[in-house]
Amino acid sequence: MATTFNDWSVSEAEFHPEKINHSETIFTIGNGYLGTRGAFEEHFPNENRSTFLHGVFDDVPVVFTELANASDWTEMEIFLNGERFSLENGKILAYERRLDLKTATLSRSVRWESPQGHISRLVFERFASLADIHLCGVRVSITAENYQGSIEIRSGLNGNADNLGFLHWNWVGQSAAKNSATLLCRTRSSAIDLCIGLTQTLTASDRTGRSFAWDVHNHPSVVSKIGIEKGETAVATKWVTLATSRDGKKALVQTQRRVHKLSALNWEEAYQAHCAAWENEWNYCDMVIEGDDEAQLAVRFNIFQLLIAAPRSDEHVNIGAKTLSGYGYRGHAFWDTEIFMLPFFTYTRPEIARNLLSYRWHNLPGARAKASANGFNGAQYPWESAATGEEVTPTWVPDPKDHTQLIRIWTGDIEIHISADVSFAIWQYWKASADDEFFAKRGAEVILDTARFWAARAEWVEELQRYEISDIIGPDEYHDHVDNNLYTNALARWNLQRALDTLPWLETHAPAELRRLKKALQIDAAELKKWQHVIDHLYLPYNEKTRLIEQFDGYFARKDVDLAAMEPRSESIQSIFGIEGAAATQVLKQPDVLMLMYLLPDLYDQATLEANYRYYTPRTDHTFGSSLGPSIQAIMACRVGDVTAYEHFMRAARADLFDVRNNAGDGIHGASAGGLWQAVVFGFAGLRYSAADQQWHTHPALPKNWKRVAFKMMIHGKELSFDIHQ
Ligand code: IFM
Repeated sequence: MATTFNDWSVSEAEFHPEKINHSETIFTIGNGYLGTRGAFEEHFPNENRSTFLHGVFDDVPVVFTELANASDWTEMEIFLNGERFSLENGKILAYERRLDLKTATLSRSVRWESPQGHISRLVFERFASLADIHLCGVRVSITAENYQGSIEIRSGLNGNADNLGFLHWNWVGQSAAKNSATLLCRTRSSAIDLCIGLTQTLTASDRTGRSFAWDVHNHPSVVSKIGIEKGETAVATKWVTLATSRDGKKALVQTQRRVHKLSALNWEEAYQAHCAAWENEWNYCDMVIEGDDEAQLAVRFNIFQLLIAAPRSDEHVNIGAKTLSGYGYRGHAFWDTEIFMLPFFTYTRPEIARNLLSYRWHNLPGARAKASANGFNGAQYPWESAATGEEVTPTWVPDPKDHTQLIRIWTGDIEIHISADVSFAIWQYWKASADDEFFAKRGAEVILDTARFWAARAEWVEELQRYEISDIIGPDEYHDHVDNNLYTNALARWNLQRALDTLPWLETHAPAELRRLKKALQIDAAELKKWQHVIDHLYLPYNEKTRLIEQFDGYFARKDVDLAAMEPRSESIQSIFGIEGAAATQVLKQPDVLMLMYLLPDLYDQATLEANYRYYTPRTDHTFGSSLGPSIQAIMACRVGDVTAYEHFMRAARADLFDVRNNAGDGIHGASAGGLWQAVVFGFAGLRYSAADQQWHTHPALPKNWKRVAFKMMIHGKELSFDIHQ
């Protein structure tokens, strides 16, 4: 995409129909309640237009449940002197689409000549209000450059919006009157009601056009018409309000009532309130990079993606791997949230981190059910999670290379490290925020119950007098059904240790909570003894001579591949060698041993880190493996003083903006976005907390071209400013 950058906006100066889905992702806007892809108001072939609302899941075959594409609020059909405006026809004389990150405003300016030679300039603006999350606005200004005539705009609420062919909504009711329309629909299986309403006004100079309702079943619209003179500009303003039964019955009734008042809304006032809310947001979260325009824009773009997906007033939802910006992974949440996105929220917007972690607490029943179905005590979090916290990873999916074949997906069965990842994020949040209330009432329960799962899951091997964890998948998904994956074993042990630390803390600081938990979970002395036994005897591979850690049993015996000799490549190692072929090699999809060393830096000394860095780095599929890898690789490169840190960082920075993996059309890579922030803070700025003196320290290693990095962090409720110069 011919994208140009300034430090606060992403823009495209030409329309590229062949990259339409990629640009829809890039130009997504949202407000933490909903996310709307950047499809054109007037439609275009092959578009994937969608609006996803947090928590509005509905059943679907194969992937169990998915975010239901809601009725489209941006749609506008425009007739210029009777000719329908479309970029498919006529001539595009000038074009620019711009996403202003500072104000979360998407605008598009098009100078268009119709097939009959009428030239118009159209300027579109849209925003999803952050000041009022139930309000969205679209405005289009149309100037008739070389003609006089009529402008007609049909703005609809399309109840037939589907998920790539699958319709989730049943019509419940609708109304339309003059310049307003309302639609009520309900998801088919989950029975979530959506009420959405619009008003539209069309003006030119001091005249107001005529509007009437067009009450088409399941697609009510408002049609507005006005006559304009040559050189005159007509302005159509469409306001949309929406709420679902997830917001409560009252919210639905209020939305219905509110529709009629919308036309009195003043654009400037509502827009200014939205901009002020964003100013406040950036005040906490901005990150300044001087000396590198591309990196500057990329970090702001990625922070923006996290902020528009962040639930500010809902603790029953998580952020999907593709945020609210696309169909990829169907809105399901993974460890991507806890390990990659959450640190950004924990250290800049702790209230949002608390909401996200509360989602896991609310979903403990699902995690307990999963553990119990597998024959274990405690809580085992699902690999993919949606509304209820039950496992929603598909078991079989069609082979992308041959749709007649199915591929077995094992992650839902055996990628179990997520339970420790959730505990890790809770602990990190607690330490950063000092939110004792959250920890005592919610976090502790998760840590104790996941620890209980680990104690049950670890297997005692009598002849070796140790515990092992067998038949799992670690972060490196090129290898499945492996035993003793370091990442999983070490974090399981860490989870058990933190559980044992939690009990005395509760005893001192929240004894009533301790009594409640002991009763609810029925933890007794014998169980605590078992936890300690597992901690003391859980196997963590390590070769004292070489300092190398074998990622899992038998990894070193797999085939070594010279990845450098295979460059340049345009495919992942898994697609070149096949699933089993890649598994037979030592090539990693993403850092695994190094990932663990990032999360638990005190476990190994610098020499061990360096030895493992040297071993695993050339064996990792950095370019086409997991999008989660590059930011972590960048951090670890900083920790060993390797200048390739910048190269890895830029790979993450470009993941979506440049569509480096050819899949950004499916939505934003949320984990990569969160990882990028971490790469600046914990990599280049080198921020580290020392348990020894209980202080934060910086070990800056700025890329050569960076003059300065500045950002803020919230620690124990206090704002700290970091300003690091070359
Ligand atoms: O969670 C990740 C996983 O680590 C790699 N495959 C994609 C998942 C979702 O982003």
